[in-house]
Amino acid sequence: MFESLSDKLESAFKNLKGQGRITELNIASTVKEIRRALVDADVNYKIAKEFTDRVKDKAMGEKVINAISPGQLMTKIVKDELADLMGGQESSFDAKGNPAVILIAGLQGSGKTTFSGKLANYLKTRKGLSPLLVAADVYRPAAIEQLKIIGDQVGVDVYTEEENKNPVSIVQNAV
Ligand SMILES: Nc1nc2c(ncn2[C@@H]2O[C@H](COP(=O)(O)OP(=O)(O)O)[C@@H](O)[C@H]2O)c(=O)[nH]1
Ligand SMILES: [Mg+2]
Repeated sequence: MFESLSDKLESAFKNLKGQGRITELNIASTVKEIRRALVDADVNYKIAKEFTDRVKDKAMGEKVINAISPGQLMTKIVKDELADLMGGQESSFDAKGNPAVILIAGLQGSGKTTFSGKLANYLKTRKGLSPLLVAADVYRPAAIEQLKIIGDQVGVDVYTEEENKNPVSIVQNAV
Protein backbone atom coordinates (compact mmCIF):
# COMPACT_ATOMS: atom_id res chain seq x y z
CA MET A 1 0.00 0.00 0.00
CA PHE A 2 2.79 2.45 0.92
CA GLU A 3 4.78 1.48 -2.16
CA SER A 4 1.87 2.29 -4.42
CA LEU A 5 1.27 5.54 -2.51
CA SER A 6 4.89 6.54 -2.90
CA ASP A 7 4.84 5.66 -6.63
CA LYS A 8 1.79 7.84 -7.14
CA LEU A 9 3.24 10.74 -5.18
CA GLU A 10 6.47 10.45 -7.14
CA SER A 11 4.61 10.64 -10.41
CA ALA A 12 2.65 13.67 -9.17
CA PHE A 13 5.94 15.45 -8.42
CA LYS A 14 7.51 14.34 -11.66
CA ASN A 15 4.69 15.95 -13.58
CA LEU A 16 5.15 19.12 -11.58
CA LYS A 17 8.91 19.22 -12.21
CA GLY A 18 8.47 18.48 -15.87
CA GLN A 19 6.32 21.56 -16.29
CA GLY A 20 9.28 23.93 -16.31
CA ARG A 21 7.14 26.69 -14.93
CA ILE A 22 5.12 26.19 -11.81
CA THR A 23 1.78 27.90 -11.84
CA GLU A 24 -1.18 27.98 -9.52
CA LEU A 25 -2.85 25.74 -12.03
CA ASN A 26 -0.32 22.93 -11.91
CA ILE A 27 -0.05 23.19 -8.14
CA ALA A 28 -3.79 22.59 -8.10
CA SER A 29 -3.50 19.57 -10.37
CA THR A 30 -0.58 18.14 -8.36
CA VAL A 31 -2.57 18.56 -5.17
CA LYS A 32 -5.48 16.78 -6.80
CA GLU A 33 -3.25 13.87 -7.80
CA ILE A 34 -1.93 13.68 -4.24
CA ARG A 35 -5.46 13.58 -2.91
CA ARG A 36 -6.36 10.74 -5.27
CA ALA A 37 -3.23 8.81 -4.22
CA LEU A 38 -4.19 9.19 -0.56
CA VAL A 39 -7.77 8.07 -1.12
CA ASP A 40 -6.49 5.07 -3.10
CA ALA A 41 -4.32 4.23 -0.11
CA ASP A 42 -7.44 4.08 2.11
CA VAL A 43 -7.06 7.52 3.66
CA ASN A 44 -10.47 8.84 4.63
CA TYR A 45 -11.70 11.29 1.98
CA LYS A 46 -12.27 14.12 4.42
CA ILE A 47 -8.79 13.74 5.91
CA ALA A 48 -7.24 13.56 2.44
CA LYS A 49 -9.08 16.73 1.45
CA GLU A 50 -8.01 18.62 4.58
CA PHE A 51 -4.47 17.40 4.00
CA THR A 52 -4.29 18.59 0.43
CA ASP A 53 -5.98 21.89 1.32
CA ARG A 54 -3.20 22.50 3.85
CA VAL A 55 -0.53 21.57 1.31
CA LYS A 56 -2.09 23.93 -1.20
CA ASP A 57 -2.29 26.80 1.29
CA LYS A 58 1.32 26.29 2.29
CA ALA A 59 2.44 26.03 -1.31
CA MET A 60 0.75 29.31 -2.15
CA GLY A 61 1.95 30.93 1.07
CA GLU A 62 5.56 29.87 0.69
CA LYS A 63 5.63 31.19 -2.83
CA VAL A 64 6.46 27.90 -4.46
CA ILE A 65 5.83 29.60 -7.75
CA ASN A 66 8.80 31.94 -7.28
CA ALA A 67 11.09 29.52 -5.46
CA ILE A 68 14.44 28.55 -6.97
CA SER A 69 13.50 24.89 -6.97
CA PRO A 70 9.71 24.78 -6.74
CA GLY A 71 9.54 21.00 -7.14
CA GLN A 72 11.76 20.47 -4.12
CA LEU A 73 9.91 22.98 -1.99
CA MET A 74 6.63 21.31 -2.90
CA THR A 75 8.10 17.89 -2.00
CA LYS A 76 9.23 19.26 1.36
CA ILE A 77 5.81 20.71 2.12
CA VAL A 78 4.14 17.37 1.39
CA LYS A 79 6.73 15.44 3.40
CA ASP A 80 6.29 17.68 6.44
CA GLU A 81 2.52 17.51 6.23
CA LEU A 82 2.59 13.72 5.82
CA ALA A 83 4.77 13.36 8.91
CA ASP A 84 2.32 15.57 10.75
CA LEU A 85 -0.66 13.54 9.54
CA MET A 86 0.94 10.36 10.89
CA GLY A 87 1.13 11.98 14.33
CA GLY A 88 4.49 13.73 14.10
CA GLN A 89 6.27 11.32 16.40
CA GLU A 90 6.21 7.57 16.88
CA SER A 91 3.97 6.63 19.77
CA SER A 92 5.04 3.69 21.88
CA PHE A 93 3.08 0.49 21.90
CA ASP A 94 1.97 -0.42 25.38
CA ALA A 95 1.71 -4.18 25.73
CA LYS A 96 1.27 -4.88 29.44
CA GLY A 97 1.00 -8.29 31.08
CA ASN A 98 2.71 -11.60 30.57
CA PRO A 99 1.48 -12.57 28.13
CA ALA A 100 0.00 -9.27 27.03
CA VAL A 101 -3.45 -9.91 25.59
CA ILE A 102 -4.79 -7.80 22.74
CA LEU A 103 -8.44 -8.17 21.78
CA ILE A 104 -9.31 -7.33 18.20
CA ALA A 105 -13.05 -6.75 17.98
CA GLY A 106 -15.18 -5.38 15.17
CA LEU A 107 -17.94 -5.99 12.68
CA GLN A 108 -17.63 -8.73 10.10
CA GLY A 109 -15.51 -7.63 7.20
CA SER A 110 -14.08 -4.63 9.01
CA GLY A 111 -10.53 -5.92 8.64
CA LYS A 112 -9.83 -7.64 11.98
CA THR A 113 -8.06 -10.65 10.53
CA THR A 114 -5.98 -8.60 8.13
CA PHE A 115 -5.07 -6.11 10.86
CA SER A 116 -4.20 -8.91 13.28
CA GLY A 117 -1.71 -10.26 10.76
CA LYS A 118 -0.18 -6.82 10.28
CA LEU A 119 0.02 -6.21 14.02
CA ALA A 120 1.57 -9.64 14.67
CA ASN A 121 4.12 -8.99 11.95
CA TYR A 122 4.90 -5.56 13.39
CA LEU A 123 5.32 -6.91 16.93
CA LYS A 124 7.55 -9.69 15.69
CA THR A 125 9.79 -7.83 13.25
CA ARG A 126 9.88 -4.35 14.79
CA LYS A 127 9.47 -5.01 18.47
CA GLY A 128 11.22 -8.35 18.73
CA LEU A 129 8.27 -9.93 20.50
CA SER A 130 6.85 -13.44 20.03
CA PRO A 131 3.17 -12.94 19.31
CA LEU A 132 0.63 -15.74 19.07
CA LEU A 133 -2.49 -15.25 16.99
CA VAL A 134 -5.64 -16.78 18.45
CA ALA A 135 -8.59 -17.60 16.20
CA ALA A 136 -11.66 -16.70 18.24
CA ASP A 137 -14.10 -15.89 15.44
CA VAL A 138 -16.35 -18.93 15.62
CA TYR A 139 -19.11 -17.35 13.53
CA ARG A 140 -17.72 -16.42 10.16
CA PRO A 141 -17.20 -19.46 7.92
CA ALA A 142 -13.54 -20.07 7.14
CA ALA A 143 -12.45 -17.31 9.53
CA ILE A 144 -10.12 -19.72 11.33
CA GLU A 145 -8.65 -20.98 8.06
CA GLN A 146 -8.09 -17.38 6.93
CA LEU A 147 -6.18 -16.51 10.10
CA LYS A 148 -4.03 -19.62 9.69
CA ILE A 149 -3.09 -18.55 6.17
CA ILE A 150 -2.25 -15.02 7.30
CA GLY A 151 -0.26 -16.35 10.26
CA ASP A 152 1.67 -18.52 7.82
CA GLN A 153 2.43 -15.53 5.62
CA VAL A 154 3.95 -13.54 8.48
CA GLY A 155 5.52 -16.54 10.20
CA VAL A 156 3.51 -16.25 13.40
CA ASP A 157 1.91 -19.25 15.14
CA VAL A 158 -1.88 -19.43 15.19
CA TYR A 159 -3.77 -21.10 18.03
CA THR A 160 -7.00 -22.77 16.96
CA GLU A 161 -9.64 -25.08 18.37
CA GLU A 162 -11.73 -25.99 15.38
CA GLU A 163 -14.42 -27.83 17.36
CA ASN A 164 -14.76 -25.30 20.17
CA LYS A 165 -17.60 -22.83 19.65
CA ASN A 166 -16.88 -20.82 22.80
CA PRO A 167 -14.54 -17.88 22.10
CA VAL A 168 -13.93 -17.20 25.81
CA SER A 169 -12.72 -20.71 26.47
CA ILE A 170 -10.58 -20.75 23.30
CA VAL A 171 -8.86 -17.56 24.42
CA GLN A 172 -8.44 -18.82 28.00
CA ASN A 173 -6.86 -22.00 26.72
CA ALA A 174 -4.61 -20.01 24.42
CA VAL A 175 -3.36 -17.84 27.29
N1 LIG B 1 -8.80 -1.63 1.19
C1 LIG B 1 -8.57 -2.31 2.30
N2 LIG B 1 -9.12 -3.52 2.42
C2 LIG B 1 -8.89 -4.20 3.56
C3 LIG B 1 -8.12 -3.67 4.63
N3 LIG B 1 -8.10 -4.58 5.64
C4 LIG B 1 -8.82 -5.62 5.21
N4 LIG B 1 -9.28 -5.43 3.95
C5 LIG B 1 -10.11 -6.33 3.14
O1 LIG B 1 -11.42 -6.35 3.72
C6 LIG B 1 -11.95 -7.67 3.68
C7 LIG B 1 -12.31 -8.13 5.08
O2 LIG B 1 -11.14 -8.17 5.86
P1 LIG B 1 -10.96 -9.22 7.05
O3 LIG B 1 -9.60 -8.97 7.65
O4 LIG B 1 -11.26 -10.59 6.59
O5 LIG B 1 -12.09 -8.69 8.04
P2 LIG B 1 -12.72 -9.39 9.35
O6 LIG B 1 -13.99 -10.07 8.94
O7 LIG B 1 -13.00 -8.26 10.30
O8 LIG B 1 -11.72 -10.35 9.90
C8 LIG B 1 -10.89 -8.54 3.04
O9 LIG B 1 -11.21 -8.69 1.67
C9 LIG B 1 -9.62 -7.76 3.21
O10 LIG B 1 -8.69 -8.03 2.19
C10 LIG B 1 -7.55 -2.36 4.46
O11 LIG B 1 -6.87 -1.81 5.33
N5 LIG B 1 -7.83 -1.73 3.28
MG1 LIG C 1 -11.88 -12.40 10.33
